[in-house]
Amino acid sequence: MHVSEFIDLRSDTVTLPTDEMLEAIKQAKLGDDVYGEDPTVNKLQEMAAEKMGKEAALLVPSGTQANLVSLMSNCQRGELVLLEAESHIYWYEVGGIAVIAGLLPWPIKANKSTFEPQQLESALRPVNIHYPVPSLICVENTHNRYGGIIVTPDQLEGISEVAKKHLLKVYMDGARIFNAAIALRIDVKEFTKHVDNLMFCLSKGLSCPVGSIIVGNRDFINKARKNRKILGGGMRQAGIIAAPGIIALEKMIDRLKVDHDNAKFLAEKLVKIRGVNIDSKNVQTNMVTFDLDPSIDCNAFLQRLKENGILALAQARNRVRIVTHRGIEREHVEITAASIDRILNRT
Ligand code: TLP
Repeated sequence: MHVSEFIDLRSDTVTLPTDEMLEAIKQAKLGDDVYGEDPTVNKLQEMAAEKMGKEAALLVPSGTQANLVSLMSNCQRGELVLLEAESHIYWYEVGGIAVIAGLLPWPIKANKSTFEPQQLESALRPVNIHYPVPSLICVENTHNRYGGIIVTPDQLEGISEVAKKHLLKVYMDGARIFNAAIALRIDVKEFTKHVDNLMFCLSKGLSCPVGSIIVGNRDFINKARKNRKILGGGMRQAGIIAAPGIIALEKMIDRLKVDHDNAKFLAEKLVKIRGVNIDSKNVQTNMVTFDLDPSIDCNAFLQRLKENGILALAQARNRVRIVTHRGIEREHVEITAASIDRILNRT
């Protein structure tokens, strides 16, 4: 089977551009973005900064590069970065934080979504000749490994207060921040006002083929532009990436609710299936993660699912992650639930 014939629930990164996006790519006015001369990139960056309530923005090729550039632009080499132990930066970015940015990640384990202000206070040690200097706190929103859980504006405010007290900055890996805003039905600025800077992805639920955007104050974005260049991320006629990004910001945000409704619908079906352990209350956005009974081999289960035309990911030895996105309709969710039940209970 060709991959496009599967019900592909591995990630919202698999979304394809809309016809309107492809048309916009064809029509885009282009220039050399390393000289800051691509009008389409400039337009997208202005729109993004405005939407996030920050001074400036920078288009980068990927979320991973956005996080790395932001770490490099917020910190000096050798400094310490407090982050959540299950965060994407810590788990899935090949250690770039240490290997390239030269920073010491200081993981703090949260219960669900993010750390409590008190946990941060306890992790922050007094000044001492032996200790690296802390400079940044990172939060992830929505939280990927916790199943798309939202870090609420109140939680962010608590973190921001600790940061201010200790003269630290707060950075948000907001890869899916619009999912959080849509789920809570609030403006995205309710989140962003509590952080110094952030990134969000165009190439996930918003359906763009490529791209993430870093947002922050002008000084930070100037540093980020330089760091993007060091990493080889200076792009030339990047308007072909920015053009679908503009459509994403104008037209693709509100529809994320459909993905959330589908995820919730699936979770409610899964609750009733023997062999699946899931708390549907934890399904807040477009991710559904569930544990299989320990007797069930996760890889064998995913293989059976694949044979049934459905792709999902293992997130831990016994944990499955399913992500809804544009292209996944209610009928696909129904088929998925029925297949999971059949695999676990009827063979
Ligand atoms: N996450 C991907 C995989 O890398 C796991 C996915 O399918 O969810 N921050 C967060 C919170 C992310 O979930 C991701 C991608 C990134 C950063 C990195 O984005 P890309 O893939 O554009 O480098």
